[in-house]
Amino acid sequence: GKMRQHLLQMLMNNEGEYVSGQQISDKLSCSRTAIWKHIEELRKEGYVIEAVPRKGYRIQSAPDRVTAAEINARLKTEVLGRTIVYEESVKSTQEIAQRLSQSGAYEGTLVVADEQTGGRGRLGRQWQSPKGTGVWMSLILRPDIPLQKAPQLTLLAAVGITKAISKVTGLRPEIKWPNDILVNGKKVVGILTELQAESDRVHAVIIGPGINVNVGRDDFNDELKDIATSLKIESGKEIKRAELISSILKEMEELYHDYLNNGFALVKLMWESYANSIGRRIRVRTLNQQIEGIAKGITDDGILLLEDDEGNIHPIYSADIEIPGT
Ligand code: BTX
Repeated sequence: GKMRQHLLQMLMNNEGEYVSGQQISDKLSCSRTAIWKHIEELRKEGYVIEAVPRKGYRIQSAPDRVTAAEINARLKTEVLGRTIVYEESVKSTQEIAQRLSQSGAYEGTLVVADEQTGGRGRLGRQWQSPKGTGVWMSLILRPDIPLQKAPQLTLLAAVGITKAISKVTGLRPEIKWPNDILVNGKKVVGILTELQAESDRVHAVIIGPGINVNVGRDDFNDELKDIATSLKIESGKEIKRAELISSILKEMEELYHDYLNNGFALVKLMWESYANSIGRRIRVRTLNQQIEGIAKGITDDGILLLEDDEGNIHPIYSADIEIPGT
């Protein structure tokens, strides 16, 4: 409930320090007994909370959960993630976000699950989303932009997530056009973007990143062993998923704000600085052809430009790319 969320927030804001029972009961206007009950509940959820007479309560460690309360307690945004729908297990967070968006959910609404049983990739592919180890979420944005600019939002998300990952873990992720984030050449993040549109205006953009956070090496099946990795495998540290989520929302909000006011320029610049393919030879597979050439950059609409060996420039709207020799 709300009360427990506020209590958690107070304890988190004073990390490392004691918060007295008096302070809590003044701020939340509730009895000492009520506080005690909530502390007990939090302990059952996995929080380690010290209680010292005449000093008060101090949080020692928090469990790695992605509930609304856990994310909320760390949230530094104004819009993104201000409404959070948490589910323990769902088929796909995209499915839920699509439905919420259709029934008028606010911009910034976030759907998060601890596990997905039918996580969706692009082109009908699947996304492995095992329980308790990843960030499986969908964010609803409602930018007032024409349909052809919608791909820019995937690139914006990729930049925000890349920045957040490097801040939280110290790793140096790279972006692989259009929607993968790699660490040491292996995939840690995939982003699925889906649209709701009327005529040629965007009604909602639903951005769904899947991030392998605390997935262990043996948790990946044979198909993924050689191509996928996790933040824990690469950094050697367990990462608090709620902290990563709040950092992602913060980075994305800043970029989104700049994007709405000043356009795509900043995102484009940052995206190109994180991209692993720009200036390199790549192989592009679309549904009906395969071309090789040099990736020149992205256009203002977020489309990849490929220069083939005859010097022809090909705009690539949607494809899988490979970097030969990697
Ligand atoms: P994609 O089509 O680019 O990538 C899917 C491919 O990636 C799969 O065919 C498989 O080879 C590989 N793969 C599957 N699971 C993983 C994994 N956990 N780590 C690394 N590689 C994997 C990318 O699609 C977009 C994925 C978005 C997933 C999020 S999760 C939250 C949201 N809800 C939902 O249903 N989808 C999105």
